[in-house]
Amino acid sequence: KMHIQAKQFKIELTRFMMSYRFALDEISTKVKILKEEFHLIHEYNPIEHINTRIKTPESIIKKVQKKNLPFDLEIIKNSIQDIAGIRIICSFVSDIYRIQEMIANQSDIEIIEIKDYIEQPKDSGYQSLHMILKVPVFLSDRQEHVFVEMQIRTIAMDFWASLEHKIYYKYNKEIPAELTNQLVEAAHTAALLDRKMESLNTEINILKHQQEDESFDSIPA
Ligand code: 0O2
Repeated sequence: KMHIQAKQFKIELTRFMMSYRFALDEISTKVKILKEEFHLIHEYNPIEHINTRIKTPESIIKKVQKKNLPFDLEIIKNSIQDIAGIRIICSFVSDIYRIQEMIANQSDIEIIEIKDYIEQPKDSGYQSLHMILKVPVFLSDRQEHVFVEMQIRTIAMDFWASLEHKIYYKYNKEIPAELTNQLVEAAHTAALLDRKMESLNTEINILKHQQEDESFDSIPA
């Protein structure tokens, strides 16, 4: 009996993990299409790069225990919404909201939750725009809806987050106060850089349009 149960569970678990992979494939394709279309029309790339990851079974188990959940796939599916993650890195903060809007306009994607850690950074200094999405996955015999966590951030925010993440694990999740303060300061510097780059970019775009208008004016009627 045990053997049959284990076998059945293995099939269920494989299907469970598979649907997250498919959901990430689907959302990645959507983002890539947006990126290419935007590039063709506006001659401008709002997306630097895209990363995806699926939580490891160990990390899922840890979260199940932390949240005091039963080991029930249906409950895990609904309670842990970041098993599948996609991270989009942009150059400018305005790109982040532009992408958010483009995602919101996709009729088959449902936005379940938005956490704007740019508007309201975490105490650590962490900045990013987080969205929990519900993505449809079409299988041979059914359609499933899978949660995907989307994180959108600038290069500067990503630089900060990856260093902070390294320090966090180096000190076993207890960063010394001295470093915490410096990290918060560094996050402010990153935000300042983002604002500076944004305004520079705006200026460059204005100049570019002026030049285009002038060259258009110089075409004989
Ligand atoms: P990993 O390794 O990236 O998967 P919860 O997800 O419910 O436990 P919370 O705070 O409600 O917690 O979720 P939230 O705020 O959406 O943040 C979850 C993810 O955002 C984290 O995933 C990190 O990727 C990132 N994040 C949030 N805060 C910080 C921070 O202070 N520093 C850094 N570097 N990243 C942060 P995981 O699962 O923790 O890690």
